[in-house]
Amino acid sequence: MTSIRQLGKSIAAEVVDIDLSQPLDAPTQAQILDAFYTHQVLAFRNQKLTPEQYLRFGRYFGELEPFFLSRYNLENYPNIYVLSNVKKDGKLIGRYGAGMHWHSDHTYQEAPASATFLYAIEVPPEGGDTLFINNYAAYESLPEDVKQRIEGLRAIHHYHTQEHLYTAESSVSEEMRQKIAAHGQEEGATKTVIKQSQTEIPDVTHPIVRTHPVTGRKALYLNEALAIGIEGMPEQEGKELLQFLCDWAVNHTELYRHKWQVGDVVVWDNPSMMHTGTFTDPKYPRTHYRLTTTGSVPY
Ligand SMILES: O=C(O)CCC(=O)C(=O)O
Ligand SMILES: [Fe+2]
Repeated sequence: MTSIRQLGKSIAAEVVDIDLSQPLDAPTQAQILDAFYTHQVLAFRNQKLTPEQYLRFGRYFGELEPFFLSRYNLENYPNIYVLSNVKKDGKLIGRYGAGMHWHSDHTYQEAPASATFLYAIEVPPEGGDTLFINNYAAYESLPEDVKQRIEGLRAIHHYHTQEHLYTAESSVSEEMRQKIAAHGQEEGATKTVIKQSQTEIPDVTHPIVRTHPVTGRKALYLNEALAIGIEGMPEQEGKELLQFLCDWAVNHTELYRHKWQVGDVVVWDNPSMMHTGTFTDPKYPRTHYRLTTTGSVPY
Protein backbone atom coordinates (compact mmCIF):
# COMPACT_ATOMS: atom_id res chain seq x y z
CA MET A 1 0.00 0.00 0.00
CA THR A 2 1.12 3.55 -0.62
CA SER A 3 -0.08 7.02 0.29
CA ILE A 4 -1.98 9.60 -1.71
CA ARG A 5 -1.47 13.35 -1.37
CA GLN A 6 -4.08 15.64 -2.84
CA LEU A 7 -2.66 18.26 -5.23
CA GLY A 8 -5.69 20.40 -6.09
CA LYS A 9 -8.76 21.09 -3.96
CA SER A 10 -11.07 18.97 -6.09
CA ILE A 11 -8.84 17.25 -8.67
CA ALA A 12 -5.37 15.72 -8.93
CA ALA A 13 -3.31 13.77 -6.42
CA GLU A 14 0.23 12.54 -6.08
CA VAL A 15 0.99 8.95 -5.22
CA VAL A 16 4.04 9.10 -2.99
CA ASP A 17 6.73 6.61 -2.02
CA ILE A 18 6.13 4.29 -4.90
CA ASP A 19 8.52 2.73 -7.38
CA LEU A 20 6.73 1.85 -10.59
CA SER A 21 9.68 -0.16 -11.87
CA GLN A 22 8.54 -2.90 -9.48
CA PRO A 23 5.34 -4.93 -9.91
CA LEU A 24 2.55 -3.65 -7.63
CA ASP A 25 0.65 -6.06 -5.39
CA ALA A 26 -3.13 -6.37 -5.74
CA PRO A 27 -4.05 -4.11 -2.77
CA THR A 28 -1.75 -1.35 -4.08
CA GLN A 29 -3.18 -1.66 -7.59
CA ALA A 30 -6.70 -1.41 -6.14
CA GLN A 31 -5.74 1.60 -4.02
CA ILE A 32 -4.28 3.38 -7.05
CA LEU A 33 -7.30 2.68 -9.24
CA ASP A 34 -9.60 3.89 -6.50
CA ALA A 35 -7.55 7.11 -6.17
CA PHE A 36 -7.59 7.47 -9.95
CA TYR A 37 -11.40 7.49 -10.17
CA THR A 38 -11.61 9.81 -7.16
CA HIS A 39 -8.98 12.39 -8.13
CA GLN A 40 -9.16 11.94 -11.95
CA VAL A 41 -5.47 12.71 -12.47
CA LEU A 42 -2.61 11.04 -10.62
CA ALA A 43 1.07 12.01 -10.62
CA PHE A 44 4.02 9.77 -9.74
CA ARG A 45 7.35 11.57 -9.38
CA ASN A 46 10.97 10.45 -9.88
CA GLN A 47 10.31 7.29 -11.83
CA LYS A 48 12.95 5.53 -13.87
CA LEU A 49 11.25 3.00 -16.11
CA THR A 50 12.18 0.72 -18.95
CA PRO A 51 9.53 0.50 -21.70
CA GLU A 52 8.48 -2.92 -20.32
CA GLN A 53 8.05 -1.56 -16.79
CA TYR A 54 6.05 1.40 -18.07
CA LEU A 55 3.79 -0.91 -20.10
CA ARG A 56 3.27 -3.21 -17.12
CA PHE A 57 2.14 -0.24 -15.05
CA GLY A 58 -0.19 0.95 -17.83
CA ARG A 59 -1.89 -2.44 -18.01
CA TYR A 60 -3.08 -2.15 -14.39
CA PHE A 61 -5.53 0.45 -15.77
CA GLY A 62 -6.83 -1.57 -18.72
CA GLU A 63 -5.92 -2.90 -22.11
CA LEU A 64 -3.36 -0.76 -23.94
CA GLU A 65 -3.92 0.33 -27.51
CA PRO A 66 -1.46 1.61 -30.11
CA PHE A 67 -1.93 5.10 -31.51
CA PHE A 68 -3.24 4.92 -35.09
CA LEU A 69 -0.49 7.16 -36.51
CA SER A 70 2.23 4.55 -36.14
CA ARG A 71 4.85 6.93 -37.54
CA TYR A 72 5.47 8.14 -33.98
CA ASN A 73 5.31 4.90 -32.04
CA LEU A 74 8.49 3.88 -30.22
CA GLU A 75 10.51 1.35 -32.19
CA ASN A 76 9.61 -2.19 -31.10
CA TYR A 77 6.96 -0.84 -28.69
CA PRO A 78 3.81 -0.13 -30.72
CA ASN A 79 1.83 0.78 -27.58
CA ILE A 80 4.22 3.62 -26.69
CA TYR A 81 3.58 6.81 -28.63
CA VAL A 82 6.31 9.45 -28.55
CA LEU A 83 5.44 13.14 -28.17
CA SER A 84 8.42 15.34 -28.91
CA ASN A 85 9.73 18.52 -30.48
CA VAL A 86 13.23 16.99 -30.85
CA LYS A 87 14.69 16.38 -34.31
CA LYS A 88 17.26 13.74 -35.17
CA ASP A 89 18.81 13.93 -38.63
CA GLY A 90 16.24 16.60 -39.48
CA LYS A 91 13.27 14.41 -38.54
CA LEU A 92 11.04 14.77 -35.51
CA ILE A 93 11.47 11.82 -33.15
CA GLY A 94 7.82 12.09 -32.03
CA ARG A 95 4.53 13.82 -32.67
CA TYR A 96 4.93 17.56 -32.27
CA GLY A 97 2.43 20.14 -31.08
CA ALA A 98 -0.72 18.02 -30.72
CA GLY A 99 -3.30 18.57 -28.00
CA MET A 100 -2.89 22.33 -27.62
CA HIS A 101 -6.59 22.93 -27.01
CA TRP A 102 -9.09 21.72 -24.40
CA HIS A 103 -10.02 18.14 -25.14
CA SER A 104 -10.59 14.61 -24.02
CA ASP A 105 -8.41 12.12 -25.90
CA HIS A 106 -9.29 10.29 -29.13
CA THR A 107 -12.90 11.52 -29.29
CA TYR A 108 -12.79 10.82 -33.04
CA GLN A 109 -13.00 7.10 -32.16
CA GLU A 110 -16.25 5.28 -31.52
CA ALA A 111 -14.74 4.00 -28.26
CA PRO A 112 -12.34 6.78 -27.21
CA ALA A 113 -9.37 6.23 -24.90
CA SER A 114 -10.11 5.68 -21.24
CA ALA A 115 -6.84 6.54 -19.43
CA THR A 116 -3.90 8.44 -20.95
CA PHE A 117 -0.40 8.33 -19.45
CA LEU A 118 2.55 10.61 -20.08
CA TYR A 119 6.04 9.81 -18.83
CA ALA A 120 8.42 12.78 -18.95
CA ILE A 121 11.74 12.01 -20.65
CA GLU A 122 12.91 15.57 -21.41
CA VAL A 123 11.38 18.69 -19.89
CA PRO A 124 11.87 22.36 -20.84
CA PRO A 125 13.09 24.82 -18.15
CA GLU A 126 9.91 26.83 -18.70
CA GLY A 127 6.55 26.27 -20.41
CA GLY A 128 5.20 22.94 -21.61
CA ASP A 129 2.86 22.47 -18.63
CA THR A 130 -0.24 20.33 -19.02
CA LEU A 131 -3.54 21.70 -17.70
CA PHE A 132 -6.52 19.71 -16.47
CA ILE A 133 -10.12 20.48 -15.54
CA ASN A 134 -12.91 18.44 -14.02
CA ASN A 135 -15.85 17.84 -16.34
CA TYR A 136 -18.06 16.39 -13.57
CA ALA A 137 -17.82 19.77 -11.83
CA ALA A 138 -18.36 21.52 -15.16
CA TYR A 139 -21.61 19.64 -15.72
CA GLU A 140 -22.80 20.05 -12.14
CA SER A 141 -22.17 23.81 -12.23
CA LEU A 142 -24.34 24.39 -15.33
CA PRO A 143 -27.58 26.31 -14.90
CA GLU A 144 -30.61 24.00 -14.86
CA ASP A 145 -31.97 25.32 -18.18
CA VAL A 146 -28.67 24.59 -19.93
CA LYS A 147 -28.61 21.07 -18.48
CA GLN A 148 -32.07 20.54 -19.92
CA ARG A 149 -31.13 22.03 -23.30
CA ILE A 150 -28.14 19.71 -23.78
CA GLU A 151 -29.71 16.52 -22.43
CA GLY A 152 -29.63 13.91 -25.20
CA LEU A 153 -27.63 16.06 -27.65
CA ARG A 154 -24.76 14.49 -29.56
CA ALA A 155 -21.66 16.27 -30.83
CA ILE A 156 -20.06 15.41 -34.16
CA HIS A 157 -16.34 14.64 -33.79
CA HIS A 158 -14.15 14.93 -36.85
CA TYR A 159 -10.46 14.02 -36.86
CA HIS A 160 -8.16 16.57 -38.41
CA THR A 161 -4.63 17.63 -37.61
CA GLN A 162 -4.92 20.33 -35.02
CA GLU A 163 -1.32 21.06 -34.10
CA HIS A 164 -0.32 24.50 -32.91
CA LEU A 165 -3.84 25.73 -32.19
CA TYR A 166 -3.02 26.97 -28.68
CA THR A 167 -6.64 27.92 -28.17
CA ALA A 168 -6.19 27.57 -24.41
CA GLU A 169 -3.38 30.14 -24.54
CA SER A 170 -4.17 33.39 -26.27
CA SER A 171 -0.85 34.79 -24.98
CA VAL A 172 1.21 32.91 -27.60
CA SER A 173 2.27 35.59 -30.12
CA GLU A 174 1.68 35.28 -33.85
CA GLU A 175 5.43 35.33 -34.41
CA MET A 176 5.91 32.40 -32.02
CA ARG A 177 3.02 30.50 -33.62
CA GLN A 178 4.79 30.78 -36.95
CA LYS A 179 8.05 29.64 -35.41
CA ILE A 180 6.26 26.63 -33.91
CA ALA A 181 4.54 25.81 -37.21
CA ALA A 182 7.87 26.09 -39.07
CA HIS A 183 9.52 23.76 -36.54
CA GLY A 184 6.76 21.20 -37.18
CA GLN A 185 7.31 21.24 -40.92
CA GLU A 186 9.22 18.25 -42.04
CA GLU A 187 9.31 16.39 -45.30
CA GLY A 188 6.61 13.73 -45.26
CA ALA A 189 5.47 13.83 -41.66
CA THR A 190 2.58 16.29 -41.60
CA LYS A 191 1.38 15.20 -45.03
CA THR A 192 1.33 11.56 -43.94
CA VAL A 193 -0.63 12.45 -40.83
CA ILE A 194 -3.28 14.26 -42.86
CA LYS A 195 -3.50 11.57 -45.51
CA GLN A 196 -3.92 8.76 -42.99
CA SER A 197 -6.48 10.71 -41.01
CA GLN A 198 -8.61 11.44 -44.06
CA THR A 199 -8.70 7.86 -45.23
CA GLU A 200 -9.01 6.05 -41.91
CA ILE A 201 -11.18 8.16 -39.64
CA PRO A 202 -14.90 8.61 -40.36
CA ASP A 203 -16.83 11.15 -38.26
CA VAL A 204 -18.47 9.87 -35.08
CA THR A 205 -21.01 11.34 -32.66
CA HIS A 206 -20.91 11.24 -28.86
CA PRO A 207 -23.29 12.46 -26.18
CA ILE A 208 -22.37 15.90 -24.83
CA VAL A 209 -23.37 14.70 -21.38
CA ARG A 210 -21.66 11.42 -20.66
CA THR A 211 -22.25 8.95 -17.85
CA HIS A 212 -18.95 7.68 -16.53
CA PRO A 213 -18.70 3.91 -17.09
CA VAL A 214 -17.10 3.29 -13.66
CA THR A 215 -18.38 5.99 -11.31
CA GLY A 216 -21.84 6.42 -12.89
CA ARG A 217 -21.50 10.21 -12.57
CA LYS A 218 -22.47 12.63 -15.34
CA ALA A 219 -19.80 14.77 -16.99
CA LEU A 220 -19.55 17.09 -19.97
CA TYR A 221 -17.84 15.35 -22.87
CA LEU A 222 -16.20 17.88 -25.18
CA ASN A 223 -13.32 18.55 -27.53
CA GLU A 224 -12.69 22.18 -28.43
CA ALA A 225 -10.97 21.37 -31.73
CA LEU A 226 -12.48 18.11 -32.98
CA ALA A 227 -16.14 18.52 -31.99
CA ILE A 228 -17.32 20.47 -35.01
CA GLY A 229 -21.06 20.56 -34.56
CA ILE A 230 -24.15 19.10 -32.94
CA GLU A 231 -26.27 16.46 -34.63
CA GLY A 232 -29.55 17.87 -35.96
CA MET A 233 -28.64 21.50 -35.22
CA PRO A 234 -27.65 24.26 -37.67
CA GLU A 235 -23.86 24.29 -37.92
CA GLN A 236 -23.24 27.72 -36.44
CA GLU A 237 -25.65 27.21 -33.53
CA GLY A 238 -23.98 23.88 -32.74
CA LYS A 239 -20.50 25.37 -32.81
CA GLU A 240 -21.57 28.24 -30.56
CA LEU A 241 -23.19 25.94 -28.03
CA LEU A 242 -20.09 23.71 -27.93
CA GLN A 243 -17.82 26.73 -27.45
CA PHE A 244 -20.11 28.07 -24.72
CA LEU A 245 -19.93 24.73 -22.87
CA CYS A 246 -16.17 24.50 -23.26
CA ASP A 247 -15.66 28.07 -22.00
CA TRP A 248 -18.08 27.40 -19.16
CA ALA A 249 -16.16 24.29 -18.13
CA VAL A 250 -12.85 26.12 -18.12
CA ASN A 251 -14.18 29.16 -16.26
CA HIS A 252 -16.29 27.43 -13.62
CA THR A 253 -14.04 24.64 -12.40
CA GLU A 254 -10.71 24.29 -10.68
CA LEU A 255 -7.72 24.05 -13.00
CA TYR A 256 -4.79 21.79 -12.14
CA ARG A 257 -1.51 22.78 -13.83
CA HIS A 258 1.07 20.03 -13.98
CA LYS A 259 4.61 21.38 -14.09
CA TRP A 260 6.72 18.55 -15.41
CA GLN A 261 9.92 17.15 -13.97
CA VAL A 262 11.94 14.45 -15.69
CA GLY A 263 10.72 11.08 -14.38
CA ASP A 264 7.10 12.17 -13.81
CA VAL A 265 4.38 9.75 -14.80
CA VAL A 266 0.94 11.34 -14.99
CA VAL A 267 -2.26 9.44 -15.78
CA TRP A 268 -5.67 11.01 -16.36
CA ASP A 269 -9.26 9.87 -16.79
CA ASN A 270 -10.57 11.00 -20.17
CA PRO A 271 -14.31 10.37 -19.63
CA SER A 272 -14.44 12.88 -16.77
CA MET A 273 -11.82 15.49 -17.71
CA MET A 274 -10.46 17.85 -20.29
CA HIS A 275 -6.80 18.72 -20.64
CA THR A 276 -4.60 20.85 -22.85
CA GLY A 277 -0.90 21.11 -23.58
CA THR A 278 0.69 24.56 -23.37
CA PHE A 279 3.35 26.41 -25.26
CA THR A 280 6.98 25.23 -25.31
CA ASP A 281 9.61 27.30 -27.07
CA PRO A 282 10.96 24.90 -29.72
CA LYS A 283 14.50 25.77 -28.62
CA TYR A 284 13.90 23.66 -25.48
CA PRO A 285 13.65 19.87 -25.93
CA ARG A 286 10.46 18.27 -24.61
CA THR A 287 9.76 14.54 -24.92
CA HIS A 288 7.14 12.30 -23.34
CA TYR A 289 6.24 8.66 -23.77
CA ARG A 290 2.49 8.20 -23.97
CA LEU A 291 0.17 5.24 -23.38
CA THR A 292 -3.58 4.95 -23.68
CA THR A 293 -6.02 2.31 -22.53
CA THR A 294 -8.98 1.22 -24.61
CA GLY A 295 -12.21 2.90 -23.59
CA SER A 296 -15.87 2.07 -24.13
CA VAL A 297 -18.54 3.65 -26.32
CA PRO A 298 -19.82 6.75 -24.47
CA TYR A 299 -23.46 6.77 -23.29
O1 LIG B 1 1.77 17.61 -24.45
C1 LIG B 1 0.92 17.79 -23.57
O2 LIG B 1 1.12 18.48 -22.56
C2 LIG B 1 -0.46 17.20 -23.72
C3 LIG B 1 -0.58 16.36 -24.94
C4 LIG B 1 -1.91 15.65 -25.01
O3 LIG B 1 -2.93 16.25 -25.13
C5 LIG B 1 -1.96 14.18 -24.90
O4 LIG B 1 -0.91 13.55 -24.79
O5 LIG B 1 -3.06 13.64 -24.94
FE1 LIG C 1 -4.60 14.89 -25.20
